[in-house]
Amino acid sequence: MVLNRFVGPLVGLALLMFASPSPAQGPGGPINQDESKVPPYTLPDPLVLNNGEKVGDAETWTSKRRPEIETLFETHVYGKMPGPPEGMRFEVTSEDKQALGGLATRKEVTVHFNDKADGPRMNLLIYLPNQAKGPVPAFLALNFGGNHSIHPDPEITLSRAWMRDNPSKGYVNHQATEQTRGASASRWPVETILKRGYALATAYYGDIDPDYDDGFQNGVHPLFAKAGQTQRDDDDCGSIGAWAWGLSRGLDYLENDLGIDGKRVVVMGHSRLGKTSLWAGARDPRFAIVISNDSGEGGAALARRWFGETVRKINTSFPHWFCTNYKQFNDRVNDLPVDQHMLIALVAPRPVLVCSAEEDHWADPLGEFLSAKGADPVYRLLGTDGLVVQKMPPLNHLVNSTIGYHIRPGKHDVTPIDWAAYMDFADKHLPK
Ligand code: GTR
Repeated sequence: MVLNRFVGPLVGLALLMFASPSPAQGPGGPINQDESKVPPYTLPDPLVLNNGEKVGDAETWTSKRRPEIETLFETHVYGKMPGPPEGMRFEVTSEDKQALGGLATRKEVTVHFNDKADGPRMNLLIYLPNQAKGPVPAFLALNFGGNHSIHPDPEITLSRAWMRDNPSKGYVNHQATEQTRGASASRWPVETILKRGYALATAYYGDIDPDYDDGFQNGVHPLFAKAGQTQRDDDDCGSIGAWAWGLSRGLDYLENDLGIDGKRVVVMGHSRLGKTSLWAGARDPRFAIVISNDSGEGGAALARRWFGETVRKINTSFPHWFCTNYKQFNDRVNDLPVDQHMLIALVAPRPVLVCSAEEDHWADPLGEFLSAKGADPVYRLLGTDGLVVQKMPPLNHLVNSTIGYHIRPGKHDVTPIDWAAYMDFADKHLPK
């Protein structure tokens, strides 16, 4: 008896250890980029409530399941973030009605996140097409190198914010130099966007939260702290949550700009900012369309698919991006109560476009496609056409259904081909 009581569980444990796949072979293990090694996995069903009941109608999705999934992502992945801050105000700091040779009106607007003169703030750069007859739809997207990096236009204010060093491009001592003007212009076909009738609004992501692990002392994080709070709670948001919050504050301004139709704002982001645009669009139903470019792990790509970056890897390389709770899943990805198809489903029924690049194995293009596909049942339940293909489309072919998908040749980047897909998608899906 005595023996059984103690030996029994040990034998059970040993059996369990042998029966379960070694953690080295799966999404908690090393990096895999070999399709033949991807083990089978089962995704959580977005249309089953936490209590196990099936979601069979739109009303149950909207009133019960959607809030459940949003809470699951807040609690376990991105963390909670507050609403708009008290005392927020907008200050137009420059305006030129004849920018870019008369093609555009360029505006710079400071979004002050509180009423203090030296408080946290974000500087928006906005180009509006001068040929417009009335308020225009807009793309809102954060940038990696300062507003002045998106175009060589010498009148854009050079950012003085903390920058990631990149001496060959002119980012030295964590500061942008004059050399960085237009440094990222290849990712921002401003003139083409304007000629197609869209405005473009952008802000430097580091204005909202500098992209390094500082224990959440800088950026907007102090604004988020509850009274008397000195340490971050395990479900408080990290940098991705903060950047997403900043996008909503950008939209707060755009809704007030007479040149822009606030009901037709598309949120777009690349890579870590693609993860951010998905979370921003999931959280804030005012975004009319949500676009993710090469967003990969923690963005559009399925966490359970063992291909490319993993939960463990991203939480180790970037400990400040997600909430603390997410780290609990480093080696237990299959225990996550969500996967990223459910993030896409949170956008439903609004149009969402997932864009990949063929050589971007780190971001797992197939995992991005399958995640879009995994959101399809929710989109269909809500009366849309969902994602109308069963298999990855060929390169450079935009699947232009309510869930859109596009993959182009080449590497992890944003190119004019990507922008053409964004605009074709927006032309079709923005409310008229
Ligand atoms: C990588 C990271 C990716 C992606 C990318 C980026 O190093 O592993 O998840 O976010 O950075 O944002 O450029």
